[in-house]
Amino acid sequence: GNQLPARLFSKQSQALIYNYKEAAVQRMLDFDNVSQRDTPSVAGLIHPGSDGGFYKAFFGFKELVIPVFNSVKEACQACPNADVFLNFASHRSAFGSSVKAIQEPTLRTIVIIAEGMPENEARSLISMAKKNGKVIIGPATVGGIQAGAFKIGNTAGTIDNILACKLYRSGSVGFVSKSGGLSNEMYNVLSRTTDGIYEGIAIGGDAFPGSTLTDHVTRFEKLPEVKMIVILGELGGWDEYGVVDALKRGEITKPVCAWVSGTVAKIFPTEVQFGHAGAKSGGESESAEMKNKALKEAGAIVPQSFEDFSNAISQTYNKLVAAGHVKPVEEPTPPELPLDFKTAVKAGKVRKPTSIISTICDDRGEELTYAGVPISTICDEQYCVGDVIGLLWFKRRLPEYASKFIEMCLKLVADHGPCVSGAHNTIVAARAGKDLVSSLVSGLLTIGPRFGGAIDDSARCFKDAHDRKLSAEQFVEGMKQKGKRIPGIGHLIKSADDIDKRVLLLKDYAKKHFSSSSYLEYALEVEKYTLQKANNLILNVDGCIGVLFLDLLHSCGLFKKEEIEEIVNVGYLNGFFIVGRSIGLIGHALDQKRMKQPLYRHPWEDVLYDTTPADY
Ligand code: Q5B
Repeated sequence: GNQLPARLFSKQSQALIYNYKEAAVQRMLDFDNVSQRDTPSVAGLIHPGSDGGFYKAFFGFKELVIPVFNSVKEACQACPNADVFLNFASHRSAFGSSVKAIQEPTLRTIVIIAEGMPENEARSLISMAKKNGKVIIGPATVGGIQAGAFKIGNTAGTIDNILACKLYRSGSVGFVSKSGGLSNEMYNVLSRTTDGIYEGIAIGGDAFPGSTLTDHVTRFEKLPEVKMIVILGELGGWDEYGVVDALKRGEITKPVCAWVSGTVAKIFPTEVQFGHAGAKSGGESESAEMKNKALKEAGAIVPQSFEDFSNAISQTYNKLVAAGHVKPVEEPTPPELPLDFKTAVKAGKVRKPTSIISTICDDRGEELTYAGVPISTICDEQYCVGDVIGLLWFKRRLPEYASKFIEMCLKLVADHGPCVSGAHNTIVAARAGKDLVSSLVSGLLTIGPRFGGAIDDSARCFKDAHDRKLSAEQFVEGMKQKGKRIPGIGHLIKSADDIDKRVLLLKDYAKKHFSSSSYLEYALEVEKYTLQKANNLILNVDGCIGVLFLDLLHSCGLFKKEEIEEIVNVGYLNGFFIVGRSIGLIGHALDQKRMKQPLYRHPWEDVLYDTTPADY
């Protein structure tokens, strides 16, 4: 004796989904779309232990923002319209979460998907649900569906299956099954043999289902839209006898087509456990034969075999149509559901211009590659950092002397003490309590035309003057007339009397390894001229790297003229100072943190205050 309400779902029903599965959420919303629901059937998601937030899914063409809650209570308070609780928790935690759901006044139907829930837990949930007037579907179920109105989770599978079985609109069959898998097959059979289902429920295969075949058959009897009832039972248990009794008592007046599967069990000599926990061949009365026989005797239409089941259903349905009990349904055209982008791409059905082009690195395959060279090769063949820069910046393997020259530049510019602009800023930022990245970029942001970032401009200017065959005097005076300083010339502390050793080392290396040094020679001519003006107007470290790179690019034989122009115009070369000096700046930041240096404040006495009062 059970008092389940006849109507569990409607086109307005909404669910809260516990431990949500992304695919199930999207499938529910896709069903909503083809069923032309106005509101989404998913009201909220519950992700215990989360910070809440929102989850995005598609509702037709539009994206829907679904709130995520971290407790059942919170979700129920925020979504009082949701009366279905769809519990995707594992068998370990499904009991606790279902108890919470049963206690919530706004929830009516609790669907438990988990397989393997201990029987004592299932029984205790059933008794709690009865006391609280709640309906449980499951455990170990895929759920159920009211055609064209509301679908639980993954019931009826993919959207293609839903369309094929016309589950987007209401039919007149009430279907109940123990098995979720077979119910999909039956939706298909019913769509071909009848006008389709009004509602289909899989009660789950456990020995103690929260609601029984009999419960749902009794509900179907009360629903006016349901004109015939189809039952797919299973060997094991006595649930089908509940239907038998109800038929015998005359409580079920609508035609019932039934089949209890598992007739094959009789060929096994001993008790056999089939897929479901409740599907044991057990005693005689639990056998499929006995149950089929009893159902038939009680007045159900029971075929000879499962293969005949569809004929029995079709004949029953046709009789109802002939008697005028079923009116042919108007076939709506379900709105077309857009293909998910990933699916469409996979199927080769769409093309879309890419937003980004990348030509240096590929991380998609089994192994990361830099300009086509796998990282294992880079390690096995002991590529140096200069080689890696060659691959990622210049997109080619540079000759050894060139890669070593790059490394030499990085090493020589790695640091130049705490007083230079970059290091100073990094130190001040680190002492203000900033993190490593902030301290580093605070220093990096000072790199520019006056400090460290004059390499590209010096390469541009010296290239132009050299290629136009200007004399040193023409070049220097020409720049002066334009009111411009020559990038790469001059230093605040180094001079002809206190030479910059870095510049010396670079020049020596180039003389030894480069086959041409025409740009360096030109720059040294310019230096000779500027040194006549002041002895700190030396070819500085930026200028030296700039002109030596021009010599390297022109003499290594790997770059076309246009490529060299491009390298200089795009501005690759400041990158050497940026990468190299990052090493030192990180060192300065760590140094300050290691010494726990306090907040820096510049001393007053080091500032000339010359403030003129404003007119007011
Ligand atoms: N005059 C570097 O100036 C400095 C002239 C010039 C023609 C020039 C200056 C400059 C170009 C930018 C450049 C990279 C600001 C430097 C680096 C990394 C570092 C840093 C470190 C590290 C120095 C005095 C007279 C004036 C000026 C004339 C000066 N520079 N004429 N072309 N380039 N260079 N930057 O000494 O007639 O009296 O009006 O802007 O290449 O950043 O260690 O510190 O590793 O961290 O302050 O090495 O040269 O010169 O302004 O007193 O000028 O010389 O027109 O002539 P100074 P000022 P006049 S390497």
